[in-house]
Amino acid sequence: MPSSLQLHRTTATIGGSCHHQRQPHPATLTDLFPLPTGVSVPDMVSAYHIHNLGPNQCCSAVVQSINAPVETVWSVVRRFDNPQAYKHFLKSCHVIVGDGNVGSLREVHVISGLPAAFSTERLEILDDEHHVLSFSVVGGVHRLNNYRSVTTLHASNKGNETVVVESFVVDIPPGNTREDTCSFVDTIVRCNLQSLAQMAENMATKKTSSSL
Ligand code: A8S
Repeated sequence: MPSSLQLHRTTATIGGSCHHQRQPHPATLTDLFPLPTGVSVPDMVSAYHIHNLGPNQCCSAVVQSINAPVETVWSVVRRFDNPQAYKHFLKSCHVIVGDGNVGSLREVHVISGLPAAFSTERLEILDDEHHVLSFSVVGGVHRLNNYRSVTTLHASNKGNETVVVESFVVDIPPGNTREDTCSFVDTIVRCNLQSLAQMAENMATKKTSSSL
């Protein structure tokens, strides 16, 4: 029996890009992920989503369109101290080192029913100008060793829409397959981004109606 690393919900995976060190890097983000039309991404930002993988690692990405302005979505995503605002698998978060800037550490505790108790995470990138956030998992009690994710926000030229790209790399736990690991993490990330969309869309609607 493979070790348990499962969520009771599986959905299709959006293909990400995983590159073993030997392979040449693709040129642009659209070579990696099928982005909705009307979204252009500077090379500097897409470079964040190209991950070099060790032999026992996997990576993938989730893309989510949100009907709200980039600044609204970013105001939620940038809060390293408050991920539980939209990540519903988390029940608490405490910043244990730093003040929410790069290098800060947080300890998040997860809800019951997951193969995890808590995780210690380090803020690696917080770029308010280009809307890039990255954190890595540096400790805790869970099965996602060496997890690192990068989240970037992109303004779509279709009105006030935002496209979120979140890619990750993680070690494949002993006893699990690459596919199990990817679909477990994809499911968590997809749930997080759907909930982010709901929250940002509510905020955008409230803003619009209060300014009428
Ligand atoms: C995030 C993404 C992930 C979080 C994972 C993948 C995690 O917090 C949960 C369950 C686990 O088994 C691992 O952006 C861990 O938070 C919800 C505790 C790291």
